[in-house]
This record gives sequence, C-alpha cells and structure tokens, in this order.
Amino acid sequence: MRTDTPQTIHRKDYAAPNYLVDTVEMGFDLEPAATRVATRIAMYRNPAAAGRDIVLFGEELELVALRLNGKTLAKGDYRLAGHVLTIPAAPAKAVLEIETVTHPDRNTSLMGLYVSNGNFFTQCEAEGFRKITFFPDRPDVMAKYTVMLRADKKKYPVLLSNGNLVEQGNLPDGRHYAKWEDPFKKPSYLFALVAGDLVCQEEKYKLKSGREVLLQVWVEEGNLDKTQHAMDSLKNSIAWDVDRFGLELDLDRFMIVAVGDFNMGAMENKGLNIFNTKYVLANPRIATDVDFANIEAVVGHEYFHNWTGNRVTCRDWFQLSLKEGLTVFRDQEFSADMIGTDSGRAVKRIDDVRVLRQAQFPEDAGPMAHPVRPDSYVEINNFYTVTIYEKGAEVVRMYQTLLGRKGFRKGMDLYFKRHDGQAVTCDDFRAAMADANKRDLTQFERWYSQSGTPQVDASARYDAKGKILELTLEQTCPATPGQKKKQPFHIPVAVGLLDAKGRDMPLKLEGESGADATGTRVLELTKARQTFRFTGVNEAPVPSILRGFSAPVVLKVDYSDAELAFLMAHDSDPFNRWEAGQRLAMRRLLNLTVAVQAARQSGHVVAVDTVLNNIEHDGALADALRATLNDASLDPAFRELALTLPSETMIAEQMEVIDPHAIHIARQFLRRSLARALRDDLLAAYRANRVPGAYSPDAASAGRRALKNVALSYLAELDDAEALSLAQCQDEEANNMTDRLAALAALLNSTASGKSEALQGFYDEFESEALVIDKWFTLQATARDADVNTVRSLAGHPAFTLKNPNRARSLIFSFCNGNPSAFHALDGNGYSFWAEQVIALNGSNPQVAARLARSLDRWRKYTPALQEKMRLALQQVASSPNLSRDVSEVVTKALA
Ligand code: 0A1
Ligand code: ZN
Repeated sequence: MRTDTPQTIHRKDYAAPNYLVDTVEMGFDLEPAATRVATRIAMYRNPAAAGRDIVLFGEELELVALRLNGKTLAKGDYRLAGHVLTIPAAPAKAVLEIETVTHPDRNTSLMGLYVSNGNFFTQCEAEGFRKITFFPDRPDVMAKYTVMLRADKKKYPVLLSNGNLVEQGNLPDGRHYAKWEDPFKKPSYLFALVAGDLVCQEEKYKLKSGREVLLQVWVEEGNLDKTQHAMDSLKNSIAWDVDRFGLELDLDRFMIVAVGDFNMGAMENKGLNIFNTKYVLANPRIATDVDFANIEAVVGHEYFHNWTGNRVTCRDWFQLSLKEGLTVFRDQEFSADMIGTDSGRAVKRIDDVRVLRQAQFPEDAGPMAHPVRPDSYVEINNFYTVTIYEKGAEVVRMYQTLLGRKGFRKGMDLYFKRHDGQAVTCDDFRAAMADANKRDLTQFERWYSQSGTPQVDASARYDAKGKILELTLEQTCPATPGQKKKQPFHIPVAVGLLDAKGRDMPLKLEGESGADATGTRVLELTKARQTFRFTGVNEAPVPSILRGFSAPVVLKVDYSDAELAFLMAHDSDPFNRWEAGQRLAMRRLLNLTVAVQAARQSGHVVAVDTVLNNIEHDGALADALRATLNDASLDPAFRELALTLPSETMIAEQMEVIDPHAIHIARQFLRRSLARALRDDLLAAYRANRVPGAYSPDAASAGRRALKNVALSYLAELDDAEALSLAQCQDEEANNMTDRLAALAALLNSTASGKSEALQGFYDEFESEALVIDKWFTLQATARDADVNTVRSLAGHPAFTLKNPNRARSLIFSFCNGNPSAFHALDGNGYSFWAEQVIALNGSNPQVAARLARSLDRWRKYTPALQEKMRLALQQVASSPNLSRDVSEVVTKALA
C-alpha cells in the first residue's frame, strides 16, 4: 500500500544495470507462516554501464542478513530506501549473500511466494521476484539458477522448480529436499517454485531430433481425469513449433502445474509453467468447447514463450509486446493450424478480430490508451493489456502480411540468430524482419509508438470507358492521451474486386506488366491519402477491402445495403463475407437505437415496439441471414458467427453518446424479430446440427454445437412452447457442458418457469467443481433479468469469495463488463456496487482490483446523467485511503 504519490517510470530513462549476474543459488525453507530464503548472487560490474553502485529491489521482506564477499554489511554499508537497496561503490566482482523471510500465507496479492489451498506457488512476472529476495529484479539481468527446496515431506511431497532435478533426499524431522538446476540463463521474472501435495499425468515424448523429454501436468488429487487435453495440447505445441518455426524444446523436462488462485491465465516460467486451473482442467462434463479451445491456445501460448520471451527476452517492461504480441500471434496461428481447414482458419480469424474490436478498440479510445510500446507507466501490472497482447499480435501479423510467410520466417530466423540469450527491444525485432527481407520498415515503427486506432476511409470510382477502378484510401488517427497529432502508418490493405456474378476479378495496377493476379492483393498505404488505379477492369466491381482484416484499423466504406448483401453472399474472402453481415446488422441496430431514444423522448414508451416494427419491416437483414443460415456449403462455425449480432459493447462504441438501455432494447428487439422471421429455419438448423455419439471437442463438432445453440438462443426469445421444450430437453439430456450451459442460458433468458429449480439442480450437481460454479455465477450475473440486487445477493452466497480471482471475475467482472444495461442502471446503484468491490479488492489483491477499476474507463462517452454518477463513483475510489499504485493509476487516468 502506498502512502506517497506513485512515480511514473519513463522509457527514455532506461539505463543499463550497473551489475550483471552470473549465477544465483537459492535455498528455501518452506513454511506457510514464515519462509526463510538464503540467496547467493555472483555479480560483476557491467562494462556497458558507468555506475558502481549495486542496486537491488525488495518488497515486503524481512532482511535477516546481508554479506558482500563474505563480510557482513552493517547498516551504514548500504541504503534501504523504500523498495530499493543500494550498496555504494561496490567491488568489480561481488558475491552477495542475502537472507530474507517472507510470509506466504498472508500473501493475498498472489505475487511472489504464496499459498493456495495449502500448496506453495510463485508468480514473479513482472516484479514479483523482489517479494522473495532482494535482487536486481529487471529483465535485462539474466543468470543461471540453482535452487534447493526444503519442506515437510508429508504436507509437501512434491518440490518443483525450473530446469532439471539434480538431487533429492530426506532430512531430519520429517523434512525432505530437492535440488533443481536450470541450465539456461533467465531473467528473475521466469523463476518459479511449486511445493505441495500434487499428482501428475506424465509422458515421455520423442522430439523430432530423436531426443526424449519428460512432459508432466501437475494437479490436485482428484483432477487427474481432467489433464488429457492439456497434455495433448502440449504435445501438439511442441510439434507445431518445430514444423512452423524450426524451434525445438531445449529442456529435458517440461512441466505444467495448475493452481486455483491465479491472477492471470498462465505463466511461462522456464520449464515450469504455472497455470490457472481454468486453462488446464477439462473433460466433457465440466468444460465447454470454448474452454477446450482456450486450453489449447494458452498451453500453446506458454509453451511458445520458451523461445519468444525466454530464450530471447525483453530489455525492459516497455518492450513487453516484443514477447507478448509475438507469442499471441504464434498461438493464434497454432490454433488456426490445429483446425486445419481454410474455413476453420477464417473462423479463428473472425474470433480474434472480435476480441480486438470488443476490448482493444475501446481501450485505444479511452483514458488508458497507450502505444504497443508504451512510453511510461506507473504500475507495470496495469500494462498487461489487450493493446500489448492483441494489438501487438496484429502488428506482428502485419509483418507476415507484408513480407509473406516465407519472408516472416526469414525474419524470425535472423531474430534468433542475432539475439538468442539476450534481452532486446521491439526495434531489434523490426530490424531483423527488415534486414532478413532487405526491406525498409522505418515507417512501420509508428505502430509501436503511436496509440489509437487508425481509421481508413475508402472510396471507389469506376471509369467504364477506360476500364479503370480508382480506389482512394485515406488514413487518420484520433488524438489519444499525450498524443495529439499522428503521423501516417504503414498499413497493409488486402483488397479484391468482385464482378457482377461475385467472382474475383484480375488485379493489375496501372503501370504494371506481367500476368494479372486474380484474388487478393496487398496494397501498402503509407501516406495520408493514396489512390490506387486498377486497369483492365471490365465492369463496375464491388470492392472487397481489408480482406482477412489485414490491419488493425477501422475501415469506413460507403456500401449500400444491396452491396453488403451481395458481399455477404459472394465474397471469396470469408472474413469480409462475415464483415458485410455485421455491417448490415450494425446499421440496423444503430437505427433502432436512435428510434428507441426518439420514442422515449416523445413519451411514447409503450409504442417503442410499434416504432421499431416499422423500421424492421423490410426484412432485408433477415433474408440475408436466412440465406447464410441455410447455406450448407458454409462451415457451421462460420454460420454461427454470421448469425451473432454485434454485442451491446460493440454497438456502444459506434455511438457518439452511449445510451446502454436504448441499445439493449434495440438489440433485443432485433433478436426477437429475427427469431420470428427465421423460426422455421432456426428449428431446422437446430435439428440438423445435433452431434450424435460421444463428445469430442474437435472444431467441426464444436462448430455444429455452436450453430445449434445459437439457433436455440434465438428460439428462446419467442414465447413458444416448442422452443422452450427443446431447451428443457437439452438441459436434461446433454452429455457435455457446452450443451448444458447453452440450454440453461436459453431457459434463464426466456419466460420459462422453473428457472430457480434448474439453477439449484445445476449447483448441486457441480458443487465440488470450482470452475463450473464459476460458470454458475456468470450465468446469473449476465442473465437478462439480473440487476445489481441479484448480484449483491449472489455475493453473499457461501460459495462466493473475492479472494479467489476466478470467482471474483465470475460474478463481479461478469456483471460490470458483461451486462451493460443492468450495470448502467439509471439509479447508479451498479456504480456504487462497483466502487465497493474495487475498494474491497484493493486491500487484498491490487492487480485484480485495478482490472475491475477499468470497467468505468469509457465513462465520458455516456449520457450526462450516467456520466455524473460514474464520475462520483470514480472519485469515491480515488479518495479512498490506502489506494494501491495499481488502482490509483487507473482511476487517476480515468478522471484526468
Ligand atoms: N506472461 C504471462 C502473463 C502473466 C503476466 C503477469 C502475471 O502476474 C500475475 C501472470 C501471468 C503470459 O503472457 O501468459
Ligand atoms: Zn504471454
């Protein structure tokens, strides 16, 4: 907890460390109440730095002893100010011996060494190692670690750390030890230990090179029936990284450990990945198709970090996206390749873009907007953001779009050749891509330095006489905090031209010779405004622009409804096919929202439905969606995405002033009227896409279930006995959690009776499965008739606790972020609830508190009455005592 004003750290102030570290030896005497840690650090002066002081960081530690080259340091030999311990004018070679005591059982922040369900775990990224010992805890200090763990043998039979187990044995008093050696240099944030009563599924695995490695997935007793999918995902990841990037596992042993209390998804500690249980445990009874897919992606993500993050790491935390953007890109590609089909790839791409638009675009337009490589931060934990991760991945993807797959691979090869074993910057990555391909990527740097989502305005002009299509692209980027004016970005814009039959036309730019390329070509937009002239265009085409979402921009094109329906039916690019439908739906949703507002203003509240019915009379959207729904040549997973309307959050982002209630009414109205118009088709799709037989999470089966369940959710909008009985039957007969949850959600959002019995039955059945109880909370927090009182009473349920991040997210975050119309209730009670929860979490877990604090980021965009109530809630949090640096940064920036 802070008492002073939090300091801002600036990228421009980076200075190399005065001392580097060769080896670190650590001894742990593990006790929940007080763990003693003895550390020996062999340091040497850094020839690249001028300073002679040794600078160490330490937080919440009791310093028991400090020796330099064998001599105990007295109080006057060093300075301890705040979290910084300085030993002035140290010798060129220094062996530091430090003894510290920490209190893992009191550690509710889940950073450093902590206890979860009686077992010990660590989390060191970004700056958690300093809660274990004093250390130059910064990523550009890489060293080799040897770790000795000692603990009670009965309570903690399993003792794990990074690298290889080199020795183990018994000690007096029922204790035992294990000694681990990590052969690779690593920064302290990749340190990990686990000690506890755990069991594992293990397998010997032969690498392509012939070397045999040991793979283990560690869980609590009773969860061994839920580890197979994680193990399969790990083996697939290992094989994929060799195939796609020529990168092999460098260790003899690779471990995954699941923990129930974890702030994030998972952590890539060298050879000892620690995972939130949510991203490990799965079987058909407890996990949905989405859970299965997420587990595959996160296991891949952490595994891929072994090269992109661990072997080559970040010089400083401003470079976080160097490892995160690149690794997200790699896990996205891995997941796409695991599906294997072109349509599966497209579905994955659409899913990823949806996340970007839903979460990152608002971040980039709000008070916490920051470049992919930020210039400053107050608390680094606040910068594990969708911008660093998802926009960062888009930036990496653009290299591949510009250079081609082969060129990208050449760049990756050069990156590892140059930087293996080093701590480097985003500029180093860009230089490798440029040099390997002999390309000038100077302007591309702006993707790292400028925040905000660029907008590209496209307009086409057809000259029938000259058979020329002129495509003009214009880019702008809105002002963001600290950045008023933006320079043009280097934007790859993939385009195609469709003829009247919907076929791709030849694409030849003026002045080009050689054969015409048909299909898609990537234009490079580098200026504020550029015109591209396509020649030999025999008829007026419909342009398909930004195919595959080739850049993280907002594309504005003036399509008519008819053109959108045409693209929806014919575009050879599945992403743009889906996009056309979304544009059509968004147009309708915005019109409906305005109509709701107008009706409300004129006092005709009861007449809202009549007004809306008049708007919706043309049925063009329903016709287009019907055609997609019934097109059996399309992947069911794609059809499900096409049928899903833009979310309320997405609609909100399109409005000048957000009116969550009008949006909700409009979207619900459209869902109901589509359900009515498509009723028979939806019923047919429901029946045709049942997946018989044993459950399998493969993409094809998951896609069919998704289509069936979206049909069910539409049908449940109708007060229709047939639809409700389908949901009831599905709830009773389902052999997997996907169908179970979909049925329950459909029932909850319908007028069916017996909702509370169904919920109670579900609870009783899954009481001992924490991850399913999380779903049970989420289901209710996001139900249509939920309000803040529902959530308050659920927060009083015996199974609820704020101390467990998953549980807190399942109820509180789900309500504040996933139920906009209830959260933004006009009386402001949602905001008071939010403030209470942020303040409560701030005391126990600042990181999680700060994430929740971000729910009010966009407060300035709401109607004046809501804005005022949000401002008061933000101020209430800002002025509460003992505010953590984490929460303080978020609310201060929001109010600025
Ligand atoms: N590097 C991890 C994410 C991560 C970051 C911070 C954490 O601290 C609580 C935990 C995990 C990843 O990208 O998977
Ligand atoms: Zn990561």
